[in-house]
Amino acid sequence: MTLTQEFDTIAAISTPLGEGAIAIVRLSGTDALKIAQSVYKGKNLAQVASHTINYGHIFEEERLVDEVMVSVMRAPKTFTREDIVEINTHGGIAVTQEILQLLLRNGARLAEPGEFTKRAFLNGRIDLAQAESVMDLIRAKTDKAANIAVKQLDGSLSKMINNIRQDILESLAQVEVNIDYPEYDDVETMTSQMLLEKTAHFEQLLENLLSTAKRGKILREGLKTAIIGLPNVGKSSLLNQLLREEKAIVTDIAGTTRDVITEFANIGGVPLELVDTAGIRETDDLVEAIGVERSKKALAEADLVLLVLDASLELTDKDLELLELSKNANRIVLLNKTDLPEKLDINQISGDFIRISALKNENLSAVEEKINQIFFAGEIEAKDATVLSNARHISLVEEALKALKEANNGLALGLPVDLIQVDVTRCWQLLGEITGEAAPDELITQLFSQFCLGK
Ligand SMILES: Nc1nc2c(ncn2[C@@H]2O[C@H](COP(=O)(O)OP(=O)(O)OP(=O)(O)O)[C@@H](O)[C@H]2O)c(=O)[nH]1
Ligand SMILES: [Mg+2]
Repeated sequence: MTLTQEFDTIAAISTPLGEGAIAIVRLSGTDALKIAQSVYKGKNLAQVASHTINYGHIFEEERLVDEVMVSVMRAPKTFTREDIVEINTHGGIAVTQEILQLLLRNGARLAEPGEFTKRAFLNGRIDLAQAESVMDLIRAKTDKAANIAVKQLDGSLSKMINNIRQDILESLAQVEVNIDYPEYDDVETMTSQMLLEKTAHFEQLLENLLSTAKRGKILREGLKTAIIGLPNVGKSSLLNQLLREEKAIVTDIAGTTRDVITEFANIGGVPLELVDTAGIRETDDLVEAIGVERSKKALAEADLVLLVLDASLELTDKDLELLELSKNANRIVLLNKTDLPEKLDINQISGDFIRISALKNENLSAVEEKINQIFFAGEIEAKDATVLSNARHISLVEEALKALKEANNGLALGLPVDLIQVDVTRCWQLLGEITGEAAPDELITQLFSQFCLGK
């Protein structure tokens, strides 16, 4: 077990700034109780039982600042493994700030963003992947994303990574033993053979983990979805329907949307980053022309494309161009305005399409279903499956996999075992960066600085 390191006492407001029923000012460190006591009148905090909440008042000298409840949690059974005091105030911005300032004047230091979680990490309470999941949980935009984060907080990814690393370490040790104490003449061949079996197995494990990454990343960051089409086909109307809100301006004037509008929607648990674009057409209008260029860019960058066609009109060359342009993308073709008589010739469209009316809110559920189908097709809602969702973790696993592949190539080429060892060791180290066991200090500092204040 890691021994708790000694740090100074930090303080921060741990609830969002703004008016609320309560706000929490948090202290962590050796002097947390002493500093809290210096501004608090009520009980003797040094004597109250751990994990209790205590009524009292905050004073600045003789002036009453607020009536509060003070939670006392003694080390080591706390988030940071240090003494923690949480002062529950009455939520006003001014009062909460004032209490924080009082604590700072009485010996606490203002916490850096993420410093509480960093201490939890440094004191061995959680590993790096778990610390990151705290951040992911805060930022989670849907239930499913939050589920992944919670599971990671629980340590399932860390456990898996640690198991693989342990296996790798044992294989490396075995190689050492074989080389140092050769029992057979063909020790080199035998060791290569053993390593090959092992590395192939590790490769499979990492491949499996990586295959969960795409879905994990989408759940975490949202699926970039571009709504494209000619002017006036109903793109903004569709956006508004999917958002269930009048976010974009809708008029019967072609060229209403002149710039890209980005909004976030939760479609049956799939978070979409919806991008409404300016209708794509030739135009002399400079502003619109720039908008059109951006639309093309949005199309190129999108994970999913919703191509809207006006079913009440015949298809134009421009429509066909867009169909062609998006044909290799992950695309859903929507025939809009089906409340009007249909003039569009569906034989000109290859592949699937969905008929909708954005104006009358007809058949939008089919669009939502389709989106879900695309991204959860055949996926069992495996409750206990470990999903890779964090960009940093994904790239580390990719690199670790690369190192393993190099090891495999080397083995196939008959390179000496000690050269192979280098690649396998590298794989082991890269995986260690995920949990923080092999993470450089700068990385740790940089990671925690992305947290919000008070976390
Ligand atoms: N009848 C009918 N009209 C629709 C439907 N969807 C949109 N409209 C109308 O079509 C016109 C254009 O709609 P918008 O949503 O602004 O179209 P857009 O594609 O965003 O247009 P630009 O921003 O100009 O590119 C508006 O008058 C809408 O009310 C529909 O399903 N049926
Ligand atoms: Mg529009």
